[in-house]
Amino acid sequence: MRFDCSLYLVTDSTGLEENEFLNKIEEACKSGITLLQLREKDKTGREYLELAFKVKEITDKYNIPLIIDDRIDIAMAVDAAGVHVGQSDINVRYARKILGSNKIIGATTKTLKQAEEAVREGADYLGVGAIYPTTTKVKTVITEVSTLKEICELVDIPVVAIGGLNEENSDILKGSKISGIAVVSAIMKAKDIKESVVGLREKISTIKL
Ligand code: TZP
Ligand code: MG
Repeated sequence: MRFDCSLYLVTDSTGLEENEFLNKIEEACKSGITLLQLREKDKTGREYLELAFKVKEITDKYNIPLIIDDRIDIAMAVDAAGVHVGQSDINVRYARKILGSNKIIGATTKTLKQAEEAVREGADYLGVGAIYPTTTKVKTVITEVSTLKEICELVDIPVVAIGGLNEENSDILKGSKISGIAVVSAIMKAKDIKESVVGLREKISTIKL
């Protein structure tokens, strides 16, 4: 499946009423994000599934592929475009076995070895980071930009940088051959989502030059 990961919004519903959350997502879709990952860490399976159906309705309306974090079963149930797995989730190899070749599988990789393995097992894109410290709830460590660059050189699938990125601090990624940036707070916590999305799109276009 073809997809554009230039500006990848990874969601965080923490502290938001459901309607507020869905409105933010719709605003981001409308404003120009190219890919969306629903990422829920504290919900029950049923809550995650119900929310995924609601988010899918919005992403479908704007023709934006929906990726589900961690849960292959939920991705299948809502007919999402794909799934994103980390190093402690089901391996890419088995995600691919379950989902088949028509779904997108993304993998978090922080080293060359992990990147090489994810590609070998059939990943469609890699998420690499955290580039900067992040305020989003996540177990992660900093990935040096030099490692990000090496990963981009090594693999022939799209690589997306993640972690603490915003319009102001993303120039550090110039020359890295990334295909896009993934953000949570820069959009979810933006005062003006449209302004943030448009600004990030412009920034990524200068980075990818
Ligand atoms: N993986 C590495 S950093 C991160 C994830 C999910 C969170 C990024 O959030 P933010 O708010 O863009 O720093
Ligand atoms: Mg995970």
